[in-house]
Amino acid sequence: MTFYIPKFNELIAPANWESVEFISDLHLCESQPKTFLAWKRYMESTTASALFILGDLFEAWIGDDVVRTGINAQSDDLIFEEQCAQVLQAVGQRLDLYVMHGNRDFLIGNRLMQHCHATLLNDPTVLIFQGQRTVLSHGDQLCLSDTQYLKFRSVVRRPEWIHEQLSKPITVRRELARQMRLQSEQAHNISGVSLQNSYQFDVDASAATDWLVATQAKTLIHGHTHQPQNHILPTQQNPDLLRIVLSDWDLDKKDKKAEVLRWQNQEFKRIAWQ
Ligand SMILES: [Mn+2]
Repeated sequence: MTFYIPKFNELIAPANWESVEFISDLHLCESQPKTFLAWKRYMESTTASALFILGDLFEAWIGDDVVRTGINAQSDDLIFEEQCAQVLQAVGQRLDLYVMHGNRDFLIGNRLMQHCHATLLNDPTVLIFQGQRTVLSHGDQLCLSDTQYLKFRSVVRRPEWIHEQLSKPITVRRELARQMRLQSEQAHNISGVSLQNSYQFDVDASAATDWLVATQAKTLIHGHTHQPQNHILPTQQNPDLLRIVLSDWDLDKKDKKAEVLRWQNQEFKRIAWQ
């Protein structure tokens, strides 16, 4: 089957970048304080020249207008989204920060990005760093067996749908997000699988290979599936195509997970972060 090949944006790394780091699927939310604090500590201490957040930074994002601008940064009464924005802003001021949409936080817009000195990255994007081409994606578009979700995705990513949602009052949007979350929790419970880390679909290997062949890249980096692993892609012409799956972050449950992928000196390294 021929899989559709999307339009790939290209990002050429400036010559002064020495290292690049990737994280994804933090699913930040107020009810997971340890994950938030670990992420905050990571953001404050990273030494990378550029940081790429490849989707689902937030468990839910209902619109950039939840973040009030121009308020006192030291104020104790920042809402959760503002605390997150403050962390992003501090990083955006000292290194190159890129954010890609995930399936949970695709309502992130340019207003938040400008506020945080960050750049919204198209999915997929080809990053060219030190002569190597690497495809970056959240990964949800490549989970071809998740047909129900892909149908839903094609609806909610339409500009008209997004515009309609963002026109609703914040309180209405918060309630809608809460209901959607309840629905997805119930769906998980019905199928008898525990919440989170239970995504039953995987990236389609031949679609991933098609992307790499189309872009002449050697590596695909994505998140979404919460199954951190390196996969060699099956292809005869290009024996060393690699698919790197980023780890999700969860420090509030028994099985703690947090990992950063660092790209430096032509090598990819996974770094455990606790
Ligand atoms: Mn996702």
